[in-house]
Amino acid sequence: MLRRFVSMSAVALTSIFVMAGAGFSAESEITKSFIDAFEKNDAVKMGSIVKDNKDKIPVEVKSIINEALLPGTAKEDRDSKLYIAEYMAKVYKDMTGDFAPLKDSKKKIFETKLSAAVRPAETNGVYIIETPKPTETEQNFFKPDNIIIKKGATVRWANNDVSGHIFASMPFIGEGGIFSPTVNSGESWEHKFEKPGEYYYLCFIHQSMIGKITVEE
Ligand SMILES: [Cu+2]
Repeated sequence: MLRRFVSMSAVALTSIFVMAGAGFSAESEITKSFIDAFEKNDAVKMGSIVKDNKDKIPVEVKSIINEALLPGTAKEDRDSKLYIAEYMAKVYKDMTGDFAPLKDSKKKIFETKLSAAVRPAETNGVYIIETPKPTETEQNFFKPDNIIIKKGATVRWANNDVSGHIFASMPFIGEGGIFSPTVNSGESWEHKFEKPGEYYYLCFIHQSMIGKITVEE
């Protein structure tokens, strides 16, 4: 994690500082000093900022996320703000044991990577999610990647791709229960959703391959 943060910091933080300097940012003093400590790779300072402002951190994380998701925010700025929000939430979780802000930021970040939710039509009582063959621009993706279905419905993942995939829930941020064996090219796998809720999932092999299923009552 630390290694990744060091390599990201130059890129990520340039855009944060450019924004702050340009006066577009509503960052509070807490966030500013946290970013400053982050840039200096000062884990002790980051920890003490979070510790000293413990009660304010959940709101702080939320407002960084809200700012990141404002319409018109450039992708680079959005990604660096979301990264800072998640990082702050992680430090907070390590300090307090409270997972809620981290869970919230992970969910929001996950959702920025999805298409808008759709209510697809059933085919013989089953909702089909395809893993298509790679195109010139895309590979390893779910189509559709964000669906809303009714309780009791069955989803079939149809692997039309050339490689195998494993479909797995992310129970840390949503409901559990999706866990397929390796589904090879040409095969499919089904799961019946009995419990309403939000199901975030990924491919266990290609972890950037993500999807969400919202099960309504
Ligand atoms: Cu995969």
